[in-house]
Amino acid sequence: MKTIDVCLSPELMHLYEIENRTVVVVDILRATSCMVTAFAHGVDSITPVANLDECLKLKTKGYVTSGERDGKKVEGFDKGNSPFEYMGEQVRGLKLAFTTTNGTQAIEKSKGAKEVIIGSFLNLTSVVRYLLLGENNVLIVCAGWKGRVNLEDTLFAGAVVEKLKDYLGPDCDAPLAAQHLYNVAKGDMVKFLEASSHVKRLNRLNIHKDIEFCVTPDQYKVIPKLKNGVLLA
Ligand code: 3SL
Repeated sequence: MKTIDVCLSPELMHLYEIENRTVVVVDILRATSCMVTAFAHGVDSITPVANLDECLKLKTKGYVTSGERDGKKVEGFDKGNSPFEYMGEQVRGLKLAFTTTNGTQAIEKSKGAKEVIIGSFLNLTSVVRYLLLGENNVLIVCAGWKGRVNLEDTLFAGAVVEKLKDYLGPDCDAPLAAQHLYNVAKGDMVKFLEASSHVKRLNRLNIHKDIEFCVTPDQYKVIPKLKNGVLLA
């Protein structure tokens, strides 16, 4: 039986061997939800980068600079980190250079994996099918917040574990904990997340509608996959 594990924070990555695994990077609020939305609306590629300078350098090569720091759009950047900025005809064909506080850092730390895909509730069923049909053991890497654990990424991990429970065995207790949490929260994830640190942070920035959208399952079928450091659909 294939196995599934959950890394609850990128700070714990050193505990996992990733060379032979499919890694699913998740940052529900909001980096990986933006990426999935952008590909669903026809962006050409997303180059995830860890720092702002690197991102701005890519602007000179025709990339659209995208992302945030501490939830806020970065001065001089073209786009922020709301999925609603990555919808519609205007994003079709764009090459995005993307940097965020946690999501792109988690991608960076996952680069040694056999393969890296991007997960969110928006493409949940596609991700589950992909993992089911694939040959590799699975590690879900939760982006968290500055090294700390968060609820929303753990809920996504739990949803995947729950949906694959008859096919993939848990490697340790983190997948079981995530699965239990998801089963408690799944009836109303928006309500469940009201007490979470990042929802409070986003509310302070007056960001409300992104939250509900980002926990809505199966809006899109696309699975972004990392190839030579670039995400492609
Ligand atoms: O940290 C990240 O990658 C972001 O998704 C955080 S925020 O939702 O834009 O604040």
